[in-house]
Amino acid sequence: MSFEEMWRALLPVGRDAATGGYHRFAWTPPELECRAWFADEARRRGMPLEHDRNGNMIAWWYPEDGTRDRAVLTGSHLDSVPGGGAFDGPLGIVSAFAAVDLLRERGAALRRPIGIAAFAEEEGARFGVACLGSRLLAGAIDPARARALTDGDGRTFAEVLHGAGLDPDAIGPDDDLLGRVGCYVELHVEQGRALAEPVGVASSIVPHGRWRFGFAGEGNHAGTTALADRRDPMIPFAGMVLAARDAAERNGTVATVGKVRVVPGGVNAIASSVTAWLDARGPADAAVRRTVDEVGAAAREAARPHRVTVEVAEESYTEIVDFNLALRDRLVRTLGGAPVLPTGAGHDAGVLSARLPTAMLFVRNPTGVSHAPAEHAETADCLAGVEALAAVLDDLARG
Ligand code: HGY
Ligand code: MN
Ligand code: MN
Ligand code: MN
Repeated sequence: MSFEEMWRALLPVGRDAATGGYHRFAWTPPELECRAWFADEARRRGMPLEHDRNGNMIAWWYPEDGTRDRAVLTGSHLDSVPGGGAFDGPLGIVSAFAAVDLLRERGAALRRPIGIAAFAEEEGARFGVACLGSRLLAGAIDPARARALTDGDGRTFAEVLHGAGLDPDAIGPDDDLLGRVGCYVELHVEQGRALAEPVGVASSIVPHGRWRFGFAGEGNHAGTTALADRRDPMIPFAGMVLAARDAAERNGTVATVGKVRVVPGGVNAIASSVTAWLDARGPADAAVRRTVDEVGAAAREAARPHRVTVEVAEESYTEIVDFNLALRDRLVRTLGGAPVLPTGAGHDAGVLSARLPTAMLFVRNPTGVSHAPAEHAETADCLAGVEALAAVLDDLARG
């Protein structure tokens, strides 16, 4: 299967025909279909498929001599944000299979295994914590906390894992698997518009996190409740959204409120509670922390006159991730020079960088849009990404 054929096979899976956006949430039918596609592509290439204890999958290409350690891992994720683009995640996986095909056609002699990973729940769109599969693998989240995470229907991660045939009690750090891996290189669509060339190399991932804001008021009738008697949580929620933009501008960060849950959500009912999520990111930890603190203070200030309570909980936070300099520079050399750029997006590579030398390749995105249907990469640039990944894997797997 060529890159284009694989791409065409995946393209319709989980796509909303009306908007062009993708809805591939972990262990829901579209993502399960992507997982089945992954297993087929591995089988087609005679690549043994490993299901780790945390819901991640790895397709292996082993050297003739049976070496199993110091593997070069690549890959990305198959899940999406709600209404996401086609490239965020799948591009890294389809490119990895296509790169393996190129290396095999060219008779590459592996001295180290090459693994293609599909990490679970990278977007955190179902259970709320980004990079859940790689965080569990790396020991970056308490397994008990992970088991108790719930999706929008109240199903726990433990129940969903069990339903997928995995043992929820077995999740957690996997030093055996990590011990077999020497480095991880992830190819990803650029989520911005900095690249003037088809392929770039990542320098760092800026600090980023997500916080849950809970506003509790009093449900009541929209028509019969006097303004003075109301405890409407929507008012401080609105204050929080505006404060997020102001705090971001003040601190040179970015802050987003993209998800909110209103209970009961009736047109003619004053809400009893509002839950909203803040995504904040920026060039330095202190600036991100200041942004979140200022939004919290503003939310409490706005809540007070309405006798609404506010609770703020940190759901995940990743400090700045500086990719392994030696590996990054080796990629730049292998590519005969390539632009090096930071990213404002989080990735499994960022999580794994705490345990492994990791690096990332970016493929140019002319729209600069991501996490939306307009996300795009030209086929020529995608094929340049495959060539770049093949060259990098060849260099690293012969080392
Ligand atoms: O949210 C992110 O930055 C990543 O795309 N999961
Ligand atoms: Mn993403
Ligand atoms: Mn991604
Ligand atoms: Mn009524």
